[in-house]
Amino acid sequence: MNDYRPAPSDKFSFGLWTVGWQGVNTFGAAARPQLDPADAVRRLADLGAYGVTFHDDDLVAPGSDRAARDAAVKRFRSALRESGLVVPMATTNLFGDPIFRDGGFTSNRRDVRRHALRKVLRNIDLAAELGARTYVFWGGQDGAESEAGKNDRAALDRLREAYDLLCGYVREQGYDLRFALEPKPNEPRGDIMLPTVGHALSFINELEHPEMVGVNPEVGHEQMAGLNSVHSVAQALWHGKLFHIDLNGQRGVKYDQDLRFGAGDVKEAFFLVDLLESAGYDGPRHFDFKPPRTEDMDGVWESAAGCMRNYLILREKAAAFRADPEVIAAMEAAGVGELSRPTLDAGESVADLRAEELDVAREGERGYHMERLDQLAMDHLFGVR
Ligand SMILES: [Mn+2]
Repeated sequence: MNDYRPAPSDKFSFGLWTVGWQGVNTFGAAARPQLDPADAVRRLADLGAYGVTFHDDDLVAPGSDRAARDAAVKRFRSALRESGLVVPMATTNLFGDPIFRDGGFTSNRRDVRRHALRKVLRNIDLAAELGARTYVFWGGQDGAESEAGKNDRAALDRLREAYDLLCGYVREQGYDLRFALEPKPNEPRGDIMLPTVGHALSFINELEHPEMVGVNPEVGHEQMAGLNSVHSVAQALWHGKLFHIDLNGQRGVKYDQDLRFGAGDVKEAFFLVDLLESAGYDGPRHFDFKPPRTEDMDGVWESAAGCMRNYLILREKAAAFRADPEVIAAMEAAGVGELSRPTLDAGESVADLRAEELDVAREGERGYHMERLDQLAMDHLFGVR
């Protein structure tokens, strides 16, 4: 019997801010103690993770002087060395401090935008020093509550200016680092810029170095907007832009729940794992979740372990689904493979296409047999096959 014990080769990673979340929300104060980043590293390694990620402020408390900063980084580094954990990704907190209440790169105030850029540049240096290969941008406060106060087209100009400057800096420094933009529709702002994967992908095409910039879709962020995260991730893969992924759980269109992976829409989680595994995605499986406020620290570690366990269970179930002869036959009956065949054969002309006619009456009567296939998937998911 598989005990679903994660190994470093599974490439599971966690943000310091996930297990370190103290439970502060709109209505409630901190419910858990502060977690030392070095303790988080050791504990995550014990659970079987391979990587840890951080915002600048997670690692170095804001306002630290040079000596305090160096000491914090040194402690973190030695915990990494002892545990064998790596840092695949880093990011910047451009949302917590009240100065970012109107955003970082798109604040109406120019001085704030300049400060935001300096904050990112500083942490990019640290990220590169720690070996990170991906740098994520979540502009949570880059948005608006009212159309009157924000010129969207100017905001997009400033966003492009920021990414062009930062890509230029990474190139100039020779860092082996790519950027991943993380879309979210709303919360904390009423509306956030680049609300979906699709918005982010089209924005990237307007940058000076689009090849350096991809996306970091988050399951719950897509689902909050009523979108299907599997379709969003599939399109990111199709564009060659899935540079990173945030796995978590969400139940429908409501506030950002950040449940542990699998503890939301289980069926969508199943098909997302199936997609990542069958598409050969080889990046980190990064969990961006918040252990519910009901939990003490024991519950936090249970929740983190649950993210990885659920991924491994779903991975096993997805592989069994793909290998099941009845599923293979049902896929054939549903025409799943036929979609991969080009609509016109090589060398066929428009005239060839026009020379042929479909028996419309007969075709209109043919069903697609997708319910049978979907039920087989659910039987696998329920564990009855
Ligand atoms: Mn995220």
